[in-house]
Amino acid sequence: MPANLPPDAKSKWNEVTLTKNPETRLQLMGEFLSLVPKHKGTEKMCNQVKRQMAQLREEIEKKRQQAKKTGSGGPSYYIPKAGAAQMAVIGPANAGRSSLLKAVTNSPVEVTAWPFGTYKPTPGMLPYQDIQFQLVEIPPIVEGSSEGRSEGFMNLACIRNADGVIVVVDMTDDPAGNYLMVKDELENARILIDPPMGTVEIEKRGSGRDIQFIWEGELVDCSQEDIIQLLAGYRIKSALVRVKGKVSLDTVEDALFGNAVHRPTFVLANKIDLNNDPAMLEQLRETAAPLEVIPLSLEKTQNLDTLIGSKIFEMLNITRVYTKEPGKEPATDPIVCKPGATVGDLARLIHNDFYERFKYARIWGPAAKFDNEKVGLDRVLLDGTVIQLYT
Ligand SMILES: Nc1nc2c(ncn2[C@@H]2O[C@H](COP(=O)(O)OP(=O)(O)OP(=O)(O)O)[C@@H](O)[C@H]2O)c(=O)[nH]1
Ligand SMILES: [Mg+2]
Repeated sequence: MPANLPPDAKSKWNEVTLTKNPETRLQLMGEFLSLVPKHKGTEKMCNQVKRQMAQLREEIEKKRQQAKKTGSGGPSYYIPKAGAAQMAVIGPANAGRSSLLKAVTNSPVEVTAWPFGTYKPTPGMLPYQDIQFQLVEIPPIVEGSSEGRSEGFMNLACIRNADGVIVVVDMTDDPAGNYLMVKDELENARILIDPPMGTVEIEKRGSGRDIQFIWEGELVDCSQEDIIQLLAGYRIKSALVRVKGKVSLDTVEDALFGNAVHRPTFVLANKIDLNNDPAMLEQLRETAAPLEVIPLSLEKTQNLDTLIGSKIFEMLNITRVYTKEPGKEPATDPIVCKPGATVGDLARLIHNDFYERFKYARIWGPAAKFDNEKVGLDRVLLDGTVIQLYT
C-alpha cells in the first residue's frame, strides 16, 4: 500500500470509508480508482479495491434479485444456508467435487468425465448424527478466477458466504500445483484458508493526534513506523491499533479494508485408487500444511459420509445444545451454536425476548459442574449441553 497517493485520492478514500450505502460506496470506489496513478506501487491496492467492488456489485445484485423474487432468470448463484453449517466444496475442474456430493448427499449432481460439468453452485445435505451439513459444489476454480474468469467473482462470493471450505484435488493431476493455484485465487479475493497468525483492530478516533498501539502480539515483516505511514496514507492520524498474534503489513491492510475473511478448510486428495504415490502425497501435505490432507477415493472409499461428516464436525467445533422444558425430555433436534457461545448467546438466538426476560438457566451435561446446575448468562456452552431457560 503506497503512502504517497495524491491528496484528492486520499480524501476520496476517506469518503469511501465513511459511506455505508453500497451503491454510493461502489460509485466512490470507482472515482477513487480514477484518481490513483497507475504504476507497480499501486497495482496491488488497485486490485484489492477492484475485488471489493466486484463483491459489492454481487451484493447489490443479490439484493435486487431478492427484492424482485421472480423465481425466474439465469442460474442462481446465491445458495441460502441450511443445516448446521454451509461448506463450499471447491477445486480445479474434474477433481471430483460432484463425486463427493453424489457419495455423501442427496443432491442430484452430475458426475461427468469431462471438466466444467458443474456450471453453477449446487447444494446437497449430508446427514451427520442428529444434524445435517450443507455442502455446496462450486464450479471449478481456474487461474484467473479472482480476476473474474469463468464466473470467478460469483464463485468466490459463494465461497466467502460459506462457513467452511473443502478443497478437492486430483492425485493424477499435479495435486500440489493445483492446490496452490486454488489457494492463490482465494487469497487474491482475500479469502484466507490458513489459520490466521494474528489480527489487527484499528479504532479510528475523532480527536487526538497520534497512533497508539496495544501490544498483544508482534509485527513480523514491518515496523511500527510502517504502520503509522500506511495509516497516514489514508489520512488516519489518530487511532488505537490493537496488535494480536503475529501481524504483517498485509494484516493491517486487511483491517483497513475490512475485506479479508478466514474460512476453516481441509483438503481431500482424491482418486488414490488411480495414483497412490506416497511422495506426491507428501508433497501435497507439505504444500497445504498446516491444513489437514485426507487421501481417499471418492469412488471407492467406504463410509465416506461418516468420514466427511466427522471432519466437518471437528473442524468447525460444532456445539449442539438441547433445550428442555420442565418435566419433559430434552428436544431431539439440537440448536447449533458458535464455538464458545454462552447461555446469553443461546437465549438471543432463540428469541431476543428470552434474552431480555432471562432470569437464570439450569444445565446438564458437559458444560455443567453438576446436573441441574443453576447458571447465568455468561456460562459457556459445550457440545451436548441440555438447558432449561427461566424467564
Ligand atoms: N477412478 C476414480 N475416478 C474418479 C474419482 N472421483 C472422481 N472420479 C472421476 O473423475 C471425473 C470427474 O468427476 P466429477 O465428480 O464430475 O468432478 P468435478 O470436480 O465435479 O468436475 P467438474 O464439475 O466437471 O469440473 C469423473 O469421470 C469421475 O468418475 C475417484 O475417486 N476415482
Ligand atoms: Mg462437478
